[in-house]
Amino acid sequence: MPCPKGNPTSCISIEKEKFAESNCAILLDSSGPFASCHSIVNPKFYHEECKKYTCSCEKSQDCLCTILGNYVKACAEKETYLVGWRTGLCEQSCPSGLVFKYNVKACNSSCRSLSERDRSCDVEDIPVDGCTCPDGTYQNNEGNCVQKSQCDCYINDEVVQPDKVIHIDDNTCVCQEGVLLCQTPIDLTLQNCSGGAEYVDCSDPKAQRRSDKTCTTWNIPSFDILPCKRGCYCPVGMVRNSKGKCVFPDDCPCSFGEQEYDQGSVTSVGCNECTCIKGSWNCTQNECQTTCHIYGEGHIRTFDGQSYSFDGLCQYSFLEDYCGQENGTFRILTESVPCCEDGLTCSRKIIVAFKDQNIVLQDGKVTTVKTTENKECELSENAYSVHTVGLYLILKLQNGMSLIWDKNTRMSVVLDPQWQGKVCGLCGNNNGDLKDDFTTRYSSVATGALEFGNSWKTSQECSDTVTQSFPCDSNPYCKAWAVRKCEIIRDSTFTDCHSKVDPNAYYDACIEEACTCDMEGKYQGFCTAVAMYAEACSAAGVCISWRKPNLCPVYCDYYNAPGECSWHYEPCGTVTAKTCKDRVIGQKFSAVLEGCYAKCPENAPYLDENTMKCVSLSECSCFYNDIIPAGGVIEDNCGRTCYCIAGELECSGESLHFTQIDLGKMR
Ligand SMILES: [Ca+2]
Repeated sequence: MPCPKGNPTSCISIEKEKFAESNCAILLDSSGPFASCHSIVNPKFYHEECKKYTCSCEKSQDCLCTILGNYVKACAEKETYLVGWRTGLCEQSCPSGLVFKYNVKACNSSCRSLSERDRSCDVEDIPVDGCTCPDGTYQNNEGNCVQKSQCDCYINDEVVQPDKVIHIDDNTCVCQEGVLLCQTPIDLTLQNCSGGAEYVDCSDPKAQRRSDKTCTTWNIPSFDILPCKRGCYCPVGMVRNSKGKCVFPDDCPCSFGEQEYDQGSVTSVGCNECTCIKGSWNCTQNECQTTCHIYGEGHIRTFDGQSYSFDGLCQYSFLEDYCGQENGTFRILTESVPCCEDGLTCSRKIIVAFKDQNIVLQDGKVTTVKTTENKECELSENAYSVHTVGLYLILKLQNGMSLIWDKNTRMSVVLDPQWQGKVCGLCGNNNGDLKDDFTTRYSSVATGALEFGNSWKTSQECSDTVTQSFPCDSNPYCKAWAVRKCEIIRDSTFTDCHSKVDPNAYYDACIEEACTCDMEGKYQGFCTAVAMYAEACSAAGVCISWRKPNLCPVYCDYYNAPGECSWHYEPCGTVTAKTCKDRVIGQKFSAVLEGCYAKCPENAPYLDENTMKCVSLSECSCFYNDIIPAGGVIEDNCGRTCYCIAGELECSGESLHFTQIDLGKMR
């Protein structure tokens, strides 16, 4: 009858039973080699197991030593390390070169541990007994114990013999003291790829050739067939985003002006809206308005974006559509008005010759001079309209052209898209090409601003400007102040705008402006220059509120009657209120301009732009060369009688013969 396995009563033989009885007892021996662990791990269970297995085991000696070893291990796990227990009972012989130790740790005992981070150090390393290399030596790939200098090196699963030179990709490496030294250090920790990338070591002949593409480069085709290069690559079909994560190209962000925008973000570029779709911008294709401006000492930026300075004492054609031909429909002429002895510009006189009238912008006012004696005597007021928007006057011509005037030195002309390539003058030809903007009156392209500017004089009797004025040279003591003040354009105040509008041309102009040392001119020039940059930012979609009570303040309270607060400053506003001229609510101009804006109360909902007051419709004034109060009567240039009714002049055909009206008293 066969004995059931594991039954201690069923030993294979009496000898085995005796062997087990006598040898397993050592586990319980209170003065034996296991005694120091008795209080930590109860030996009773191991003693029973020992007798059981040693009895039923082919090789009793091996089974005995295995069980004793299990007890030692259980003790080691409780940080109690038993030594010397093998002596005379479970002696172990080690292969040549290795020595037996009771406390062998696996971590950092091999040559491989010198080449790369030893993974056996990652798990809790309980010292065990066994054969190991003598102290100061390391086990190499063949299992031999060698000095550090004789260690082999490992790169992934490849073994490199000591002192051997190998080539990895374009790199030359040598194995020294178990470390692979390379011309260009290679990072073996690369194998721990980040951001969802995977390690390609090229050992698999089928390994796919990879190139590390990013969100910004993935759609650039590459035709070079490169050999496989080990490293971390995003999985096939994925690319890296700027944060180093592998993403599908569809999830890439879009970039614009050094910033990143997520899928679905919308940003505006000129008059077009762009939406980020699958990593690229998808833009509307509207034709946009273009703007040319002049301010201060003749700082001009053309429609096509050429910035230059030109200041002369003549009258110049700022913009026209004659351009060397007999026929044209308008001219915008500009003339500097010097205010100081040194000939610096303090303001500008602007004449718009359109239809049968000259519209003159000077001294903060708009006046009209008829140029032809017209018997039909129609009021040409329909040809243009004047509006106050923020700090500015906007003169809107019915030909798709607007002038924005700050009542001082600054003027912008905004053209509708139909004017593309059809104009000339100091503003350039508006053809989208910056290079030919210095086209002179004589159709040649000038080399410099002086030659170009002089060619647009309206009278040959006025002499050419031969030198440019540099206020900082004539007032060197102002330069340090100017540099310090103008730094605002380049400092953190405008950070959000720097990537969208290059501040340098505005900064240079600001310094020239700030150097005009006349106290009034100094601040005015400086403030205008900063305001110009702020407005360019606003047009690019970045609104910056830069004015402070001690820095170019704008006092909107000036317009408020005592106790009222209809008027407020807005850095980037537009008129949305009802006005006497335009009686619907809504945005009236594409330009977004800084300045004072009114919120009119319900009992006086109309803004009268002539008087800058909130009024009821019946109180609206009119304008005909001057302000005409509501209900006022005037005689127009043709001798007709006109009444101002609800903001509009209504004229009878017959001439009224009391031209003695004193407008001054009616105001
Ligand atoms: Ca051009």
